Amino acid sequence: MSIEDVDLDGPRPDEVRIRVAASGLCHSDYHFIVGDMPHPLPVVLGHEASGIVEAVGENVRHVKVGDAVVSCISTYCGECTQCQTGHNYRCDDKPARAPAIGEARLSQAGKPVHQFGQLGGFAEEMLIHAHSVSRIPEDMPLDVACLLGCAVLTGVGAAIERAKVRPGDMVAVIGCGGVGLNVIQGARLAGASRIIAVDLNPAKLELAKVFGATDLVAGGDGVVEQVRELTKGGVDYAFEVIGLAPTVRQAFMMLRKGGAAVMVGVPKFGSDISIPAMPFLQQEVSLISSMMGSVPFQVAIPRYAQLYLEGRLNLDSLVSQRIALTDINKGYEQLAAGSVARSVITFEGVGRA
Ligand code: CND
Ligand code: ZN
Repeated sequence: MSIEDVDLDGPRPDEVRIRVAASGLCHSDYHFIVGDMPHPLPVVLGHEASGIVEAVGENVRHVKVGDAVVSCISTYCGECTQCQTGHNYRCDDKPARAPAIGEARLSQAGKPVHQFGQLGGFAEEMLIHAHSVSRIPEDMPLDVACLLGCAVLTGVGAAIERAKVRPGDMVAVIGCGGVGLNVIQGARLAGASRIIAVDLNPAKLELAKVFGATDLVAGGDGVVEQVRELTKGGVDYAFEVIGLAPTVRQAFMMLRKGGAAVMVGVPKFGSDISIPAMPFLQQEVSLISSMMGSVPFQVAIPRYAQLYLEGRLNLDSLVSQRIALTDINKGYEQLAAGSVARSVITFEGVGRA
């Protein structure tokens, strides 16, 4: 990534312009950096941002200038069947929220510049569709609030909204990065009796304890046997939060009868996953997936913010370091090396960040 100036055109009637306060380094952007997923170029990456509304288009009602907001990639149309049945995070008409061809919101020397997820949060300002932002409580600190837009929404939502973990359930979480740690605290909030954290990195396992893990297992071969042993027959829910076929299979293999493996990690574009057929049939287990917390973000983000303000959701320990935009490439090297949970870019003097 290089840091360059671009021109912003808008806001048009349904758009908002945000002064960015903080922006989290999520692994999803990294999939594009290394080419695991294709994207038209040039592109401004970043999708986990908080900031202050600077300008709104004439049709925008739910936020106004000066509001503190968090961005989310789950832009919705509000009119398709998915939106109308309460699943706007699966909106069928998301592309319609993108600017028309030839009308890019961002440009450089007259040439269009793309926005990852129609957002582009690694920047001082974002020009985005109004259905991509949620208002947050006034007293929410913006340098942790940004994490509500992806890591927290995705992780906590996977446990509570998708799996619907119940008090007493046993849970395993494979991959304890920024997203996985939030699956762990989502399961804790839901009352899980055992939460088994699995990661290759011992430091991540220590951190997992802070978020509510009751048992720690070093990743790699033998994980399935260890989890089955610890739980006397397997877990009710196993979450894969890395994006690799072998760990999806591990998640599936550590289920007890009737359990569900939840795929949260983003796989390499075009790759396959496989599961053994006989246990799938005989043990009535499921393999399901969860996108962006499986919940309308404008409902969930303010709720999770409130839980943070009440001391029930830990966002502070997710932030391993606050960095300047100029250190973004180093931040991603550290993410790839597994040495940080989340690095957060902060822009001085915006809101309370
Ligand atoms: P991050 O890189 O912070 O964490 C991944 C963790 O997995 C690290 O702690 C690694 O040490 C660990 N790990 C890697 N390989 C193994 C292994 N074989 N066994 C055990 N542990 C291992 O990533 P993140 O938390 O930011 O994101 C995790 C994934 O979730 C990633 O694929 C991202 O793109 C995806 C995601 C999905 C969604 C969604 O809506 N489904 C939303 N946001 C991100
Ligand atoms: Zn993300």
